[in-house]
Amino acid sequence: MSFRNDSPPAGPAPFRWGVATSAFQIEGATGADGRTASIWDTFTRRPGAIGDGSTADTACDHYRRMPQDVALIAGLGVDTYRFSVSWPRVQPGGRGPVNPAGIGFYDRLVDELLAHGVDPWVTLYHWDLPQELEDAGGWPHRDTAYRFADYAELVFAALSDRVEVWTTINEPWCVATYGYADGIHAPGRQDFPAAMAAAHHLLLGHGLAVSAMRAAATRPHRFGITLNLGNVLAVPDDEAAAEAARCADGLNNRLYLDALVHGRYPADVLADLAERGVALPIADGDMAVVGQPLDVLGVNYYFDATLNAAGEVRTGPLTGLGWPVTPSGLTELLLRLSRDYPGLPLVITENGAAFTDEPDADGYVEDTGRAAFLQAHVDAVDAALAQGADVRGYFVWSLLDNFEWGHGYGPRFGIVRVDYTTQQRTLKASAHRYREIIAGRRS
Ligand code: IFM
Repeated sequence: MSFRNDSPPAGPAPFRWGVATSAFQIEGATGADGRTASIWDTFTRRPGAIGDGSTADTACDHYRRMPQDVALIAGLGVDTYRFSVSWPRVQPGGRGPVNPAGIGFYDRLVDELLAHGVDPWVTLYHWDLPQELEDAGGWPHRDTAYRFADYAELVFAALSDRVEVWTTINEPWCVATYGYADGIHAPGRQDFPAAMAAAHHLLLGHGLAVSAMRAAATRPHRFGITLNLGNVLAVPDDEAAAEAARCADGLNNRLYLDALVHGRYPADVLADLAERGVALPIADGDMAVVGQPLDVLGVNYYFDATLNAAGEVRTGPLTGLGWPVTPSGLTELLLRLSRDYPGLPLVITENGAAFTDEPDADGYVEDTGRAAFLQAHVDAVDAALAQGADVRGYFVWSLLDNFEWGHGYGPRFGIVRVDYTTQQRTLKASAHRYREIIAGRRS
């Protein structure tokens, strides 16, 4: 795969096809080999926090079933597997030396993937902050950004000889907003100014981590971050809705994009925040760290939001979680990113849907809805490519059914069914369809 800093490729850049997961959602084994608690281990114990009252103590038992899962991944015909590293497994407590047993798991995972011809794509932070760091203030506290950079260096030292692409943080908007403003994700705080401080420190942590890894690199690597992005639309002829859409687009999308790509926060968003009495805790030099060059932007796309003056309006086809199905929005988003943030290679690091899956007696799921969803979104990427967007890959969320955060195990996003009683994995129709899509593109 070639990115911005490469010498020009001889032909068209190869397109990556992948599947994605995250550590907390699939690994289980939360007490194994010296791992300490993350904020999600704590949050799942809070009465009423998780819809079905579950924990991720076992999840998909991937920690113990990793070799079989890698064989499954390779069988799909993908060339890339995006996974995240569990911070409290690798650096228990969030400070100090690497835990050999913890990093050993990822060392073996990387080797197993490479042995199967699949490229590892590492995400360093997919929401499982060590509890001790939350106790010290969490992401609203500036020091957490520095702790994250230290942790990134540890993982980079162990895996960078075999891992080319590094994503720092997954969906900082969700971490800040759901975790610190809405309180529906760990650590479950409801404090808007703290959430905005968290947003800045997540971006700072990203920048510090990239600086540290770039300084340590002895061969070319690609560094990026993954944002959850979606268009925010207003119902027609409604000024209040248009203003609400500007605000929401600012807080959800432009705050992160402008900081990362242009090294500044959007003036209208800073003004909106000032009206609410909130100032971002920006120290001298921060924005140069946040806005250093990105080699790749990960885009997690699920749906576009449409607002009227009162809030979000959801109509048309919906997924099992009530999310609108808006594939043409993905084309629009990719074109917008290419227009407003030119020169930035894009990879869809997550796209997928939860539907109500009905397994047959053998555990097979004829999930035509999910297969059609994936096809429509791959077509949407094609449409963006045809209009000049620089898209370098597409990864399905998710490889496996897994722990869907505040919902628990109810919503199933996998293209592979997991029977949580037996831990049996069964390819759904969508997995077969995805394999055909990939094979068709390669032939
Ligand atoms: O499961 C999550 C994932 O962890 C982050 N992106 C969205 C997915 C579906 O909600």
